[in-house]
Amino acid sequence: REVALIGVPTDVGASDRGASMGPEALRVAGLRERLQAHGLVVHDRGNLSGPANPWLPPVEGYRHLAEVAEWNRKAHEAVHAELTAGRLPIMLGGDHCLGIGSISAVARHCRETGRKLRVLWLDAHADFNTSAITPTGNIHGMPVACLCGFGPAELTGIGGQVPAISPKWIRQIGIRSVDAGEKRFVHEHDLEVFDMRFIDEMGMRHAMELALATLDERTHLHVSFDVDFLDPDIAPGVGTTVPGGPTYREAQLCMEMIADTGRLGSLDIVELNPACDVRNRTAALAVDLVESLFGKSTLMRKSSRG
Ligand code: DIR
Ligand code: MN
Ligand code: MN
Ligand code: MN
Repeated sequence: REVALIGVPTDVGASDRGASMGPEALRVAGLRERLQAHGLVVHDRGNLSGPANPWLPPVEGYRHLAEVAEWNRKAHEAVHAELTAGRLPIMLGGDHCLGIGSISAVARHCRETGRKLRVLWLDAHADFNTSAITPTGNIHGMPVACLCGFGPAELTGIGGQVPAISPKWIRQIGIRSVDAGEKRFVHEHDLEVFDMRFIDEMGMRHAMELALATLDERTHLHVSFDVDFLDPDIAPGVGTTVPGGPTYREAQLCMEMIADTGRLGSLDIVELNPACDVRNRTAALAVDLVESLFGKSTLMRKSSRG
């Protein structure tokens, strides 16, 4: 299997500066080499370029809308080109606003090839804000809403179909920070959320069994991995830490269970912020987890789970 690394070095959608350095930190942590060790053919496309971060306050509920749109159009085209060529794109963010470009490209590819799409959103946050309800104006808190058609035309229209995806295709895992208006909006649209309370009560195994249920051979599985999904004790290198996230073992199990499906078709690694990290340990952890996502396991598996 061939994979393509696409660096998208921007933090225009975030509240803290520094996610723009994420792609290089993942390379320094050995992402390419570790994937190659699993027999994958890895093409590193380098970094896309785009507008600088003007660091301005929000206008009508959006900070840096024009810059966010431009970066996402570029991410969309780059991800779509790799999918069309039969390669598995790994988008190295960058902040999570880039999920709009990446996932709209995956959705377009699924329309073109008659596949079904399932999106696993691994995050501390639901990222389901709109300009009317956002407490910050930061667009990295809005990508799920934009993909579902709730947002400005500059963002919802990327990829040529509005909405790009249905809320029914999404499963959110690890959620533990949802803003007041966002909470109501998540409820109204009936997003399927396996929040930290669910994981505490039922365990990561049960959460993932449900999140991965009803996949079939026509399903394209996209993983959008916001590194702030992880507990900040093990992953300090993100701008918006939220206590009480998955442990190292829970995160490994999550990744291994996704790998077991054999359906992984595309991946985002976003919100890694080297300016907040400690000797690149969060990048190294993300690379460890991505290895598991691509099938690294302790033992040879005799059968699927059970
Ligand atoms: C908060 C923080 N919900 C917002 N969001 C994210 O600004 O909308 N932080 N995604 O990482
Ligand atoms: Mn996020
Ligand atoms: Mn987050
Ligand atoms: Mn975020």
